[in-house]
Amino acid sequence: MDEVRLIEVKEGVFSENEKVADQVRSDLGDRGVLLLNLMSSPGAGKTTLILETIKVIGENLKLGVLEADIDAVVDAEKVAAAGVPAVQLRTGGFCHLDATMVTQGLEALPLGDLDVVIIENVGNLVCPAEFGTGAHKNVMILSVPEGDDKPLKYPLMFSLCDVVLLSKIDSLSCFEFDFELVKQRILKLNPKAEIFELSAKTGAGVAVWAEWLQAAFRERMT
Ligand SMILES: Nc1nc2c(ncn2[C@@H]2O[C@H](COP(=O)(O)OP(=O)(O)OP(=O)(O)O)[C@@H](O)[C@H]2O)c(=O)[nH]1
Ligand SMILES: [Mg+2]
Ligand SMILES: [Zn+2]
Repeated sequence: MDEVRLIEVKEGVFSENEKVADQVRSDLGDRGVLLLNLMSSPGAGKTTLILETIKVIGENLKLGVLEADIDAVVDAEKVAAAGVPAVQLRTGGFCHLDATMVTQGLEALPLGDLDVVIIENVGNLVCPAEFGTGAHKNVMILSVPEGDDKPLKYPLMFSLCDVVLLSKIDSLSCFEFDFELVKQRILKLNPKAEIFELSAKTGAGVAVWAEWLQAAFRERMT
């Protein structure tokens, strides 16, 4: 396993963020790389899903990962141990990534060798929704233990995501979670959202999600 690179990222100027994000999106598009921004609350299962996705995707897509956290390198180390290029972005207190931070991370990845870069954003359902990263697709996880009321409380996040992954479905017997109700709530905010159910622990549903990812790459880049 290569040593993980750790980059201390600095926040860009807020008003400039969308311009930088547009630049990132078009640059990566020109290079044939799909950029995906994965968001959720802390502990909803982003890293676990990335690791499961790496397994299921196998040789079908060449993945790279930008891990963002306020501190620590553990998530990037797990991804690197799975054989995928990973960079840890340390935000030093910021609870979201912006496009300037993403640019700094992308410079440390071997983009010429990659098809898809997954950004694991800082665990937070609030401001990651407000700061564009330059991603072509926004994806979020809502896990069963968090509750089915989250679309009511964090509407912006649910409004902007292309895909909502309802995760930890293996834990359903321990929690109250109404799938039909949560889907109605999501679709009311965002009628185009694609919604999948999965468990990164048992692997149930992960193949369907991985198929979506491959289709998103094919659609955008070929
Ligand atoms: N039962 C169950 N546990 C899961 C599932 N996915 C993740 N977990 C567990 O949830 C905990 C948090 O998972 P992570 O993947 O670290 O979550 P994260 O969103 O990356 O967390 P942060 O990076 O801290 O925001 C771990 O104990 C995982 O094993 C799942 O589908 N089912
Ligand atoms: Mg994580
Ligand atoms: Zn923030």
